[in-house]
Amino acid sequence: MAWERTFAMLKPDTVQRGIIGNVLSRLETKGFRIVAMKLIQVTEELAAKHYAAHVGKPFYDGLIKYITSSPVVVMVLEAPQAVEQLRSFIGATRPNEAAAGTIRADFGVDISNNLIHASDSVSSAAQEIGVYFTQGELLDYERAIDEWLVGR
Ligand code: FUP
Repeated sequence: MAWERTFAMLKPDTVQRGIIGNVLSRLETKGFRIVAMKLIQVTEELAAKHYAAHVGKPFYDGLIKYITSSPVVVMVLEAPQAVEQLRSFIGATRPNEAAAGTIRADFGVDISNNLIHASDSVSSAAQEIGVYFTQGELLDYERAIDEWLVGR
């Protein structure tokens, strides 16, 4: 199956609760290959680009305030069908609706403080990667374990 890229963000609550490592560890154990990663402060401008689809919704102002409230960790992950795999791995937006075993179910209790963002389609992944990374920041490499993650 073809490997594809997706975008993920460990949100302010993950950074402030000191559980970046726990969440990253799960992503690595699952098998996602990290091809770019950095700790950044999301500006109002970046936040507006990222959440352009939510402009006008009742939770928009709170969302911008939250996402700019602390540094976050942004990353680009690769895996076969990475977009779908990561979406099911993080779970539904509302922690009480997220399946047990997903990041949002296991680590959180609140819809806003839901720990992690992941792109919801291949096209939004490409768009979001472009918001946070330059082409030069995306590394192209293979790991020794990759051949054991997928059928040969
Ligand atoms: P998701 O794709 O699961 O991150 O969810 P959405 O893109 O629908 O929403 C983006 C973020 O807005 C969510 F992570 C949390 C926040 N949100 C609310 O605070 N209230 C809502 O009713 C819906 C979303």
